[in-house]
Amino acid sequence: MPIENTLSIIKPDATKRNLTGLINAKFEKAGLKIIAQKRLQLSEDMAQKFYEVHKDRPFYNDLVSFMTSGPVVVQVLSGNNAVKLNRDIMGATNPEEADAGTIRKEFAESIEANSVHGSDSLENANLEIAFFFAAVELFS
Ligand code: IDP
Ligand code: MG
Repeated sequence: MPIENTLSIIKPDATKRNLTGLINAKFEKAGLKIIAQKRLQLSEDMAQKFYEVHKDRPFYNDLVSFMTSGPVVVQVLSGNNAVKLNRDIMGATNPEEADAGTIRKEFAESIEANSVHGSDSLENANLEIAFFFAAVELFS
């Protein structure tokens, strides 16, 4: 299986509740390696750009407010099939539809405050990693 890198974000609802370690334990237990990581406060401009694909959706403005409401942890996860594996560990967008044992089932507060972001394709993973990290910041 191919080694891939994917972008993960621990969202403000989770950093506020001190869940960074519990969430990352699930990634590490599944074999994903954290090869880059930083905690930061997103500006409104960064959040708008990051979620630009959703700019016409009714929840866009709320989503930008939520993502700037506290610190986030942005990180690069690496491993076999990392893009899909990360999405599987995260669970469905709506925690009510997420499988047992997934991060969103266990920790999400709502469909918006759903604790984690994960890239949805290898192409988007590369774009999203470049949005936050310089190539020299990735451990290889
Ligand atoms: P994903 O995070 O599972 O890939 P997307 O459809 O890409 O889901 O949506 C991006 C983010 O926008 C979600 O993780 C969630 O925080 C928020 N979101 C998605 N759908 C809704 C909604 O119907 N109401 C409020 N927020 C939503
Ligand atoms: Mg998405």
